[in-house]
This record gives sequence, C-alpha cells and structure tokens, in this order.
Amino acid sequence: MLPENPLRKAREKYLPILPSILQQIDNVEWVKEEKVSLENEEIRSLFPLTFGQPILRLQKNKSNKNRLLRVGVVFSGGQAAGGHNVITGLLDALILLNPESRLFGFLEGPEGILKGKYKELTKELVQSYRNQGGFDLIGSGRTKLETSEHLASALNTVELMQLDGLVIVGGDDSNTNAAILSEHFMSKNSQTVVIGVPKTIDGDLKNTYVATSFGFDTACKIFSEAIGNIARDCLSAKKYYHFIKLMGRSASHIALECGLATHPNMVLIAEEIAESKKTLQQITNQIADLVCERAEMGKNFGVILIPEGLIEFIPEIGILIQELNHLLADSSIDNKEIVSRLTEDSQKSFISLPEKIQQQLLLNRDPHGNVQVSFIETEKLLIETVTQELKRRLKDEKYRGAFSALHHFLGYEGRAGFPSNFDCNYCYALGYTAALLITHKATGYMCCITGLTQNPIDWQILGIPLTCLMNLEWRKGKKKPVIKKALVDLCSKSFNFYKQYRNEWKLNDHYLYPGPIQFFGEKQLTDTTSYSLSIDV
Ligand code: FBP
Repeated sequence: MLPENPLRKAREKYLPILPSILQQIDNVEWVKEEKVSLENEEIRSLFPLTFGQPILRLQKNKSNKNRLLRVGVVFSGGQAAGGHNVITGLLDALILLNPESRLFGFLEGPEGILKGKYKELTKELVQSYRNQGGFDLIGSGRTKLETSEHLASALNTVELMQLDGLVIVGGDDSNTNAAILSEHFMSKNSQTVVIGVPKTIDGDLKNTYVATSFGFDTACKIFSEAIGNIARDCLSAKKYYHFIKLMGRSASHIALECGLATHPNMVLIAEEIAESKKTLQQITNQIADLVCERAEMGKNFGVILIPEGLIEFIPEIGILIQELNHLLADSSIDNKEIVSRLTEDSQKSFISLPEKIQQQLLLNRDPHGNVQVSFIETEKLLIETVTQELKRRLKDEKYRGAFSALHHFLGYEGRAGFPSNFDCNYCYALGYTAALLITHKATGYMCCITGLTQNPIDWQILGIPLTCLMNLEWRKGKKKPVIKKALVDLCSKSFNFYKQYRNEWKLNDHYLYPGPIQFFGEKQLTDTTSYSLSIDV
C-alpha cells in the first residue's frame, strides 16, 4: 500500500465552523424577506413561474419534523476548491434532518443528468473527501442544458430517480442552467426542486446578495504564493521581467486580488483598460514606459500581472472577437472564409496580430459560446509588442536598458488545491443551506451566505431567486437569458485601494511574499478572507 499523505489525513479531520443558525437545523424556518422588484419583463416572460419569488431568510424557530428526501447533486464547469465540502455539508444536513434521506452524485457534470449516470454518496464514501480539493468524487463537465431534448432527458432522469431536489454547483452559466431546469420542472408539475450553489474561482459570480463565489479565496491564495515567490526570485536575480497571466475569464477579480496580496510593479485591470478605451499599442506603451523608468533607476527587472480576459477588453480586439463569435456560431460558414467575412477594421486588427494569436482566436468556443481565453497567450503577445516598442526606443536613444522577459500562466494549479479554511467553512455551510431550501420545497433559488468577513458563527443564511440575477446577453449569435457576470467595479474600494498605491509599487519594489495557505496555527494565519472581500465590505 502506498504511504498516506499526512496533510490529506489531517485535513480530513478538520471540522468546518458552522454558522450558529445552522447548528440546530431542526429548529429553523425560512421566512419571506422581500419581493424582488419585477423590472425585467423579458426575463419574466421567459420564466413565468419562477420569476418574482421573494428572498428567503433563515431564522430560528421551534422544532419541526422533517421528511425523508432524495437529492441529486452535480458539479458544473471548472474546478473550484471546496466543492467536496458542498457535498459533505449537504449530506450531513440531509442525514441530520432525516437519517433515511439519500444523496446521489451525477457523474461528469450535467451530462450525467442527461444520461442518468450517477452514484450514491454515502457517509463512508465521502469521508476521505472532507476538506479536500478537486471535484474528483463525481467529476464535472460543461454541457449546457438548452435544447428541448436536454430538458426532457433531465426531467426523465429526476422523475425516474424520484428526486425531491437537484443541486447544481456552478458559475454563472451553470446557475443559468439551474434556473432553466427549475422553470421547466415546475411547468411539468415535477416534485423536483432545483437549487444553485455559487462556484467559480473567477469571482465574477457576485451581486448585491452573493459577496463571493467559493474557490476564489483558495485560488487567489495559491496564485499569490507563486507570484510572491517569483517576485522574490526576480528581486534576487535582478535580470528578468516576469509577465504573469492569471486565470479568471473576462473579469479581472483574480488579478486585482493577487495584486493586493503581492504588490507587483503593475497589474493590468481589463475593465479599466476597456473604460479608457486603450488600444493594444497604448497598453504596450504603458508597459514600455514602466520598463524605461525602472531602467533609469538601474532596474531591469519587474513583475507584471495580466488578467486572462484582457484581450477581450482591448476595444479593437473585443470587436474582432464579437464578430468572430457570430461567424463561428454560423455552421453554414466555412472556417477558411471567416477572416474574409470580417469587417475591414477587424480584418486589420486580425492581421496585425502574431499568427499564433490569430490561430488561438479562431479556436472553438466553449459550450456556452465563450471564447476560451485561457488558451490565448496574451502574456506572450505583450512580451512581443513591448520588445518591439523597446527596440524602437533603443534606436531612437530614448531607452538604455536590457529587457529580458519570461512568461507564466497561473490557472489550473489554483483550482483544485486543498481549500482554505474560508472555503471549507463557506462550502460546508452552502451544502447545509441547499438541504434546507430543498426541505422547504423552494425552487429556482441560489444558496447565499452573508456577513462573510465576520466570524463564521455569525454568518447569515439566505435563498436568492435565480431569476432576479439574470439579464439578456448575446451568446452564439442569439440573445439569451443568463446570470449576470460581475466585472471589477472601478468605483469599488478594493480597486481604488490598488489605484492609490500602484505608483509606489511601480518603481519601488514593495513586493509581498504571502507564502503557502496555512491550515494550522493562529487564526490570523489560517482564517483570513480575501483582501478584496475585506476591503469592499
Ligand atoms: P467556471 O467559470 O466554470 O468556474 O470556470 C472558470 C475557469 O477556470 C476560467 O477561469 C477559465 O477561463 C476556464 O475555467 C477554463 O476552462 P477549462 O477548464 O474548460 O479549460
């Protein structure tokens, strides 16, 4: 037998801190908090049954008798640390409410629902997954449930399994799936309610109610450890510029958070670039200016953070990507014809890009119609454009320095690591919340926990109607209802905090070295929340 990993075993024993309201789950009830305003008529017409439901708040009540429940759970989309704790929280709560209740995990994401592929999740089976990273207990997938055949297959599966509830653990697109299924099941008088759980490392599933999605905290801590280590190597060797691209899809939340945790010389915030309509050449100049200023100080090294979604926010490339999305979604257009079908301006933008980036922009979209930004090597593109710009400046005698750049991409290594204590506690409580919403027969709700910067004991529990989080967006060439993505708010306290310090960090090397996530020891080491969360409250 292979030797056991001592950290894995030790983490299995960690007992997540439960909010006090969840500590006696027999003695709680959901109360209607407020009706969400019915402003969006288009969304209402698409979700006539589930639109306009009230927000639910969990409060203490006298003891009540709980029914036996059969519940299905599915992971949808990219991995995010803490997912296994949603399952253990859900299972523990269901069993506490009624020991005869049963939980089933759909395999490999939403596809498992369509094909009726699942396994029963028992206490024995989930034990070794407590407080562990990854989604490997049941796997995940990105299948979008949209056709009438999909809806019929999903209904068939939940009816055959006699499920009382289906819990969808996912990001904006997956919670959109949850809203669609909930409406469909209700329209067919199904007894199965559908509940969403906010997951994504990207941090873009947040709104007035949901302060953060799970997985963001752990991913940013893992990336920040690596960035801090690179910064220290950089400061020691003093010979390289490190261009570090960070995962996070469209939004720059991860780049901002890691910037706050490590104080690099520059963090590009895509949302700011879009607002000031900076072209690729202007972004190149901005980086080249930093290199020149630092060279004047005798510093030919530095650390620059780049959000992976940056490319979509550069105005001319954003337009190009939108045009490509429309053309690629049209199956009647041959791939070879696509470039010639672009508008004149977009053709120019396309041709100006290195061949490799051109190919990456033409790659297949994900099942939700999103361009796969993690495959576009923006960090290499910027190294190339900055190198060219510096060569020009060298020739014109406007720069005297040495520029040697290295590229990094931090992404997949941050999604499945051991969850931080914050994500362990948060996910376990989200699992409990899902069980309680199902007991209440609430459908089309997202589990929501507020007060996340406080001690977990004081966290408050809400159910938020999914339809009130939706808007209409263009996907695969069509207008579709989707849960609204939250981009970095340029008026937020966290962004303004960064703005206040960035000039200082640019020239002086005030790097921070956060080190690895801590699981043992003082609470201020083990139980911290993300910088952005604590600054923005
Ligand atoms: P979710 O939105 O599904 O949580 O996924 C987030 C993410 O990690 C993005 O940051 C990244 O762009 C994408 O997934 C990568 O997708 P894949 O895992 O399919 O390569």
